[in-house]
Amino acid sequence: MAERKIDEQDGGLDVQEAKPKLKRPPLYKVLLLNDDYTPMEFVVNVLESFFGMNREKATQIMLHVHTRGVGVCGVYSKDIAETKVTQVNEYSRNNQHPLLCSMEEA
Ligand code: TYC
Repeated sequence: MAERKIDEQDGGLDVQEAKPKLKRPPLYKVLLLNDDYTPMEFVVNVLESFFGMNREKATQIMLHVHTRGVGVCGVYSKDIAETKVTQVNEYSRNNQHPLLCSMEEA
């Protein structure tokens, strides 16, 4: 009830209306971590196949991770980010590479 007649509901006291608290669901950065063993070509292929990058963009991100230690592959909803992380880590393990993918709130 947005309008209230004084004295009818609250005896004339001003009552704070509850704020509608709608929060946007958080987004997550999917991260790729550097290691000493995964071949550069494998990392570029991962970025192309799981993150839809072209070769140029994939190479740029791979080199960023190689030199800086970590890099962002993309920003997604929690569900999509979790799926990407699982897919990349499983694919890397299945191919005997230690490449690690993780996620953090954006
Ligand atoms: N550092 C690796 C090498 O020299 C290449 C590499 C890049 C590995 C990015 C992982 O996320 C990575 N072969």
